[in-house]
Amino acid sequence: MILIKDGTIVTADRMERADVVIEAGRIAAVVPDSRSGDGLDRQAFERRGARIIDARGHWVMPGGIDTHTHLAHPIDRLRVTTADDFHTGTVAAACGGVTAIVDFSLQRRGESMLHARDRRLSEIEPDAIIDYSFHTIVTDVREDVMDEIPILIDDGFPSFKVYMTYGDKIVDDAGLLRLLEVGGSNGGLVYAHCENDCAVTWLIERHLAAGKTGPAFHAPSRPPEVEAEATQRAIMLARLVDAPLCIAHVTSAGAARHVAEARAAGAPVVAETCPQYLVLDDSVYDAEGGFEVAKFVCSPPMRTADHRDALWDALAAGSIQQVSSDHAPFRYHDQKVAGRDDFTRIPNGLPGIETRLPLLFTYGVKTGKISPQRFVELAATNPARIFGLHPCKGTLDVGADADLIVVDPDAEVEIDAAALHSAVDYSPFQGMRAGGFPTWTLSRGEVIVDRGEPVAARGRGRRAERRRITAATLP
Ligand code: DUC
Ligand code: ZN
Ligand code: ZN
Repeated sequence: MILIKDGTIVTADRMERADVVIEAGRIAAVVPDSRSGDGLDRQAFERRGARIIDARGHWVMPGGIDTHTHLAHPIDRLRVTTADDFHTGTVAAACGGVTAIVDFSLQRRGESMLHARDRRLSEIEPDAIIDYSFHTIVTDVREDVMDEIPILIDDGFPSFKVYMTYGDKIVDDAGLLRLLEVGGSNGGLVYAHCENDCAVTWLIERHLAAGKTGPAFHAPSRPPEVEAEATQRAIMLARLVDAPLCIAHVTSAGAARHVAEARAAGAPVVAETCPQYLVLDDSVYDAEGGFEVAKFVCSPPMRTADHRDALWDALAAGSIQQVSSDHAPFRYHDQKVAGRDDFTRIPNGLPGIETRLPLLFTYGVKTGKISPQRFVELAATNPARIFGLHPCKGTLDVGADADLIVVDPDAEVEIDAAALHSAVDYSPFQGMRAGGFPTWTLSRGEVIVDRGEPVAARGRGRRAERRRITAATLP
């Protein structure tokens, strides 16, 4: 038994002084001071053998849920795999206040999705220290593969990722429409990476043909228009078959507007953005930076400050419902450098699993752009709702898994890759100030980060239970 004493609980809908009691890995009671006077009797709990966590001056919140991570993720075209495996990646996650991830299982062309599931489970189970699930990346929309969709949904894997660009993974409009139809009618959610592949391919060729091969030319090869168009197209296809849809990593005002308009019309469309699009801008692609610019090569790329501001507005207004990391860490010194002579050979992606909550807290809550409750909603409750982990996860309700973080809201550090726990060798946020790192992280009632130090046994994470996803379950 654990008593978290004298903290301020923050959930998606309230913020108040309260004690939290944990028993058998679940939230057993949340007792506000307004009901108990000075809180629960510490000595009585000690006599019963409870561990007491003194949370005075701290906020107690549901653990973050990161539904967009790429751990041990292979990029076949470039013959590289992301730098974090499920051990280093989930340790980094826990140290950044994350208690569950939804990663990816990749169905290669010609492969069964069930086979991809089994392969992925065998990679995760021995290593993860927090609870996990994955989306199936569908690259081959064959009819026999469509028959596997209800099986995966029944098995607790109700989300399907689609790339509208990326040569060896791309699903065309016919495939996307079929997947939306089958997924949507079975309680599944399609999760789409939206960029117009034809336009991106053409722009890349134009740049390379003109000798523009450096990393700074990555961003102009993928301008906001290509994202906005593909976002609108994916939404239109989903609406044709009345299917729910989640748009991955919205980075531009145009894409955010398409999501807002669809939602205003009643369509079950939700969207995420990521901290890099909220706290960085396209100045990171200044050619003066030389090859170091490769550290910021991700797709979609960072945008101008106007787009960044539009994303904050969309978060505050509710038209973007979640913030995930898109953690795709590639080491600079031996992985990113493969693209030294050709920016298309730089593996796309940035690390961010450990800094997601701190950056959203510091640049969102501390600046007054979003409330503490909205922070919890964006980082934990809505990701759980969108991807079917709610109500087991993403709340402090009685009966929910005791996945929570205890954070000193006044502590702040300077982000330094050397102090983070990922196996990557840099942080795109190096030198930025950030608070919100957890003093304690608990997973199913077990302390896994104790005063900032990871203490969990490798492989203790479990498969997260997930339910069907429908228009009615989406925020
Ligand atoms: N883009 C993606 O779509 N996924 C991983 C990282 C990236 O940059
Ligand atoms: Zn993507
Ligand atoms: Zn991604």
